[in-house]
Amino acid sequence: LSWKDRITEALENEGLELHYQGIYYPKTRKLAHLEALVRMKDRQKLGELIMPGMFITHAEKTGKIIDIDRWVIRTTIELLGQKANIPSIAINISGRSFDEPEMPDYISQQLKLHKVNPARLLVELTETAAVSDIRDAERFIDALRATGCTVCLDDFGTGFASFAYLKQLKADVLKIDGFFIKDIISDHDSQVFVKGMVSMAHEMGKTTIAEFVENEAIFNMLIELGIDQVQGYYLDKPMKDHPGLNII
Ligand code: G
Ligand code: G
Ligand code: MN
Ligand code: NA
Repeated sequence: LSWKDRITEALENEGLELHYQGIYYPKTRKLAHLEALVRMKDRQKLGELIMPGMFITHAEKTGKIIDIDRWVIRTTIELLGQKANIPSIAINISGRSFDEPEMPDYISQQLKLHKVNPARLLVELTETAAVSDIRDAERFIDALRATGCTVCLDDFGTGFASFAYLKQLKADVLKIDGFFIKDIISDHDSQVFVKGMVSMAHEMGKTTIAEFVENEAIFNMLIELGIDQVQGYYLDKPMKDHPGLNII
């Protein structure tokens, strides 16, 4: 089977699943959001999962990513409707979906259908080669914000989510790329970058998230640097049955 056929098969036969990783307020360690991350069941090796790094690029090349994004939107909003105690869920939307004029309407419809407060959906925009037109991204973000969703630029500081884009795209949240976080203890420049990004974000009224928080030293330094929220293996790993799904 081609990747296109495998993805189609997965979409039609419950072959996708979402795993969840926590995003926390560092001082209280209270859950701020859960990030939903998609996996594909491996039909060849029963019980094994195929990670997005393997299939997302194929999904983007074949256009199947639009169906995956819709599935993620639908599944997540349904879950938010069922579980009023989940504060909010972050989903990843591919740049390919920016060009789909009906995507914001689809999100808005699903929120209404399941009676979910739009602020509980955090939409992370990720870079892809398909982001050909910044105006599409801008339109997409403006429509999402008009709906009341929270918008986050993922992998901020590298590639697409960079300063030039920040000037044009009205995001509420910046998720600072793990590239700046991983070696922040030993690399003074990374500390300077993160400090600068946090200060700039706060001046603009935006919230900051640090990803790839892998140990206590990094965690403590990020508190010192004033980061708002943290995500990473020090806190938890993506999992199917995240405890945050069951908080009362
Ligand atoms: O789960 P993992 O860390 O392997 O995810 C790797 C990357 O795959 C993420 O950084 C994200 O860009 C992408 N990804 C994960 N889940 C989704 C999803 O549901 N939709 C889209 N479009 N991309 C995703
Ligand atoms: O780019 P995005 O934030 O969507 O991707 C999240 C990806 O990063 C997931 O695939 C997740 O498995 C991975 N991840 C999450 N926390 C950590 C971490 O602390 N260290 C590393 N190396 N990867 C992480
Ligand atoms: Mn993300
Ligand atoms: Na990221």
